[in-house]
Amino acid sequence: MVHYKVSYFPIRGAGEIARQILAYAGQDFEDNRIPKEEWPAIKPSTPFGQLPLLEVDGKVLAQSHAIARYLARQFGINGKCAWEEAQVNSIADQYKDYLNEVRPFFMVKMGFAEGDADALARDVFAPAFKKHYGFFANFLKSAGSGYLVGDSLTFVDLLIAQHTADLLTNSPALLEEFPQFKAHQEKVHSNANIKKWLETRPETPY
Ligand code: GSH
Repeated sequence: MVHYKVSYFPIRGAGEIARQILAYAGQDFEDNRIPKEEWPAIKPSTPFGQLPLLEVDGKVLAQSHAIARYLARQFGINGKCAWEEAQVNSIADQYKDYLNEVRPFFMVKMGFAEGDADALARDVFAPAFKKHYGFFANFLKSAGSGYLVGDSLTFVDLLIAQHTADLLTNSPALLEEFPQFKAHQEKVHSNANIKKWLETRPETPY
């Protein structure tokens, strides 16, 4: 049997999508959560000096979205044809652009940088959120299935549903304009394997 190992810090962050794809697939995997203090000794041995990493029978793959694409393809949640796969990848890339845009807010919010969190929430986070959930809403509408692309779940549904769930906890007012994403999150998180993962994964603040 193939041995999958996901290495990341003890948070959801960029490591969570790999964990969730494996959980969705019902695939056993090693959930290797590296304490911050141990990271400097490990960093030089990694392909790009960063986490997450996926190991497949000892072979190492870096970059969260390369990992997600590989696993999604392995487990059939990368889109049902080349065109759907390209659409899925475009949403994943745009989601990364969104995270880059809102990074100044989250750095302050999580205590990694100094700044005015309220001002950043208003001036950086809220407009970027509205712009991007507006884009993603067009995909939901056009698919018409309750999923972002095609008629079945793909890995970008897992990505966006986790973000929506985080927002429902931390900034629920933002979602009022996008009730379709609350419905989307409920649909994605009602999958039995994902439900089990959400109930049993280690609790972390982000
Ligand atoms: N583009 C990379 C990906 O998506 O995997 C970014 C990875 C990344 O930024 N990793 C951070 C990290 O490893 C944690 S989220 N930080 C520790 C370091 O850079 O030493």
